[in-house]
Amino acid sequence: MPTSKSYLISVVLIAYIVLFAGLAKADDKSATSEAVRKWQEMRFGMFIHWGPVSLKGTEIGWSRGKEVPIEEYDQLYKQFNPTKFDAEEWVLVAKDAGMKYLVITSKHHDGFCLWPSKYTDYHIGNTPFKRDVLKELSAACKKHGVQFCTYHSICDWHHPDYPMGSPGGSTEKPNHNMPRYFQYLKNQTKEIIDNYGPLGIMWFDGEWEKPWTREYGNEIYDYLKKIQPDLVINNRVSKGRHGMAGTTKEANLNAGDYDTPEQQIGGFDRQRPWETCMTICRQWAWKPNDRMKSTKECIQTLLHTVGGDGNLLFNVGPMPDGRIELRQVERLKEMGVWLNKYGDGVYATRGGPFKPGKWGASTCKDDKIYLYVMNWSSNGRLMLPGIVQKITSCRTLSGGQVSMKQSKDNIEIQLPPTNQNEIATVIELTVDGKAFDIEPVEVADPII
Ligand code: H79
Repeated sequence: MPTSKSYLISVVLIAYIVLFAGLAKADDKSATSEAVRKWQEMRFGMFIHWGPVSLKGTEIGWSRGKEVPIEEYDQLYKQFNPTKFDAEEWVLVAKDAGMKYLVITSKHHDGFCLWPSKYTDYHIGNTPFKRDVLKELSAACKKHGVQFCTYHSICDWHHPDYPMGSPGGSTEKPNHNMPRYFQYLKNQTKEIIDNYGPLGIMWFDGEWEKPWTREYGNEIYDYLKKIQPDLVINNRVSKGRHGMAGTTKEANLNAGDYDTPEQQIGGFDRQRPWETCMTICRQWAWKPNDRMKSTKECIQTLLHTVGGDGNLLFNVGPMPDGRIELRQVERLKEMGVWLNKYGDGVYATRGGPFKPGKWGASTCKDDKIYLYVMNWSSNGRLMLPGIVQKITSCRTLSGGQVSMKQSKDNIEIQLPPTNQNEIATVIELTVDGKAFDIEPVEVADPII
């Protein structure tokens, strides 16, 4: 029987431990939400898909065992020698485009590692190139103020321990060992953070196959957050993603920090953070003469995304010699030039209150609403639904006299066609309150 004094001491001690553990956990949560908020403010990032497969010009991951026989695919790294790779050049391309973060494939479904991992031999150190791509890129990012992040595939159709194999996870390997593969994943992701961190995002993918479970997802999520509490992790760390729409309805089950629509713009959502990933051409990895999006498509995609309160992770696939294709560099530069002039409403804003649609998109910050008008009615007007707050001023950043009439039911905006911007006309409204407090509303399509 403990004495009442020692009993009291142990109760107090236990209470302390419980309280401390609780606080530590709460701290981690706030580190996460603060990091997510900061990442959301960046709004625009560069995705990079690269590896020995660029030598073939076929898709990364999926072409193994399809367009390229497995035996040939797995030997490509022995010829991978991108001597024109210049990390600073890539980072400056991103920066000039107005991108604030960069996510590179540390490892895709094909298993090849862009850093000299001590847990496998299938890595860049064993190519003729030998240099550590993640090291050079993370250093260049740091130097130029771009946030460095990595994409890491959970499925690995090359690694003997991961149960499924090529093509596309349709085969089963003879001597697989998923628990051991899970340890490999933990080792490698820790290695990446230790060597090149702190990272902005750990961007998981390839979670949909059977061997991956919610339990594994929860475990690696908690494990990585312990190593770096302000790491942001996407929803593909867990199960339950709804196809290419990329949403996880069961977000309460610890399904990462944000949703990931792929090759499509996410729906307006201010509750759950999200990021559309999309390619500048058609393929993720480089393909010669791949069809490239027009400047207008690129910029309007960004504006529609930001207007829905999402981020855009825009992908380039560098060539096997290490350079990003010149026409892609130029396209990105055009985005940067446009953003420099008209991008006030992009960074550190929130989507809405006028939901994106045919008409265009809107964002807000403090007492400002930014309208990005892409299609006017044929009578030269834009009709928006009414808002409770009073509009105290209205101006355009692209020149010309804009006229605005506000009534209880609607807002009518007019601008001479000569002042209408081909990509998006930017109109800034000032309201007599916090623009973010305005209830988001749908906008009827313009009458053309
Ligand atoms: O890295 C890029 C692509 O290589 C990779 N994701 C982006 C970011 C990718 N891997 N596979 N896919 C894209 C397409 C896979 C589609 C499907 Fe499915 C997998 C269809 C069915 C299983 C995704 C998951 C859609 C539904 C479940």
